[in-house]
Amino acid sequence: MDRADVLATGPMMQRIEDGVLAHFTVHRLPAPPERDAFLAAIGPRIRGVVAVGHARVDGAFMDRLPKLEIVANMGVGYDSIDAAEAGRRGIIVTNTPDVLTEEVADTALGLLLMTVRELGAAERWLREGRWVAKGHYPLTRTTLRGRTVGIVGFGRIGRAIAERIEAFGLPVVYHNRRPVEGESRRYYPDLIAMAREVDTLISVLPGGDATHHLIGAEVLAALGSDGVLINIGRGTVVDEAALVDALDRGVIASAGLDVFEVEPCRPDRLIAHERITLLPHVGSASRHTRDLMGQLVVDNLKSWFESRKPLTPVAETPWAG
Ligand code: 8YV
Repeated sequence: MDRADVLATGPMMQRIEDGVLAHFTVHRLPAPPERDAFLAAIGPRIRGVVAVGHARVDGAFMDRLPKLEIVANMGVGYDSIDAAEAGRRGIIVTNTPDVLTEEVADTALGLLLMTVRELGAAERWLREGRWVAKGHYPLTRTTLRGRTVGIVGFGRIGRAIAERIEAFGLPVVYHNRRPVEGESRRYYPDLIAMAREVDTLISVLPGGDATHHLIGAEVLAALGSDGVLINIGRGTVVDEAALVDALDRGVIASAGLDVFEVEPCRPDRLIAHERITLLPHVGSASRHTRDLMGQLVVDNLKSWFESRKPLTPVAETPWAG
């Protein structure tokens, strides 16, 4: 394999750093104002991009890299990459599916339990000495018992979440662009219709224009006053202003969010709701799983430059071989 020139769009985790340094000539994208001169000088040599830190890889960026063959994204979600445009240019995009499925599903269940039983707020009660000063933490308004869960976005992670929820004794239904073949759980083609029938929504949807603000005031109203919204997919799927309003007015009971419209963030209006759960995008963030994801980024690049066989190309850039 020749030592192809690859460009990292942000700081790489150690596993990726070691892997790419061993096999490629690595360049690091500087921040503006140096970026422009860097791309003019180095861009024409770049054959691979390591997409980290959700940096935007769009048509204008691809224009600066005329020899680009592959964009290897760190993460299963690739909404920061214009994959359709890459497809039109014959550039392969890869992501990191499967290796994070169980971890993200575990986190989703943790987030759900934390939210309905207010475990974060209860822990703060103990840590801040309020158990001694004020007595027992108040009984939680919500419980997992008796709930019906609707999963929005029924891919690999959605199914792994469904299996876990069923083990907790709760029924699961789902909404997706289209019914999943061979799936016996009830399918709702209409998200609002599903929200009316369930009291717990878990969104696993990817980001991008097609899903932007899909969960807004109307869906939240349909979910109702005992409703709980969990988002483990992408923050842009939920209209955050509508969510704050729904929480302020008691339109729904609670929310658990791992993802936000803009990240990183300090969402003060959500933080004001002491009993909801807010996590700083940690769905897949264990050393174990991030190492597997990082290795898959490296392996995709190696496999492409060794044998022209990307391991996990995305749907927009299928590889026929
Ligand atoms: C990380 C994720 O935020 O895989 C994804 O799509 O959201 C997360 O695992 C990230 O992509 C890793 O840098």
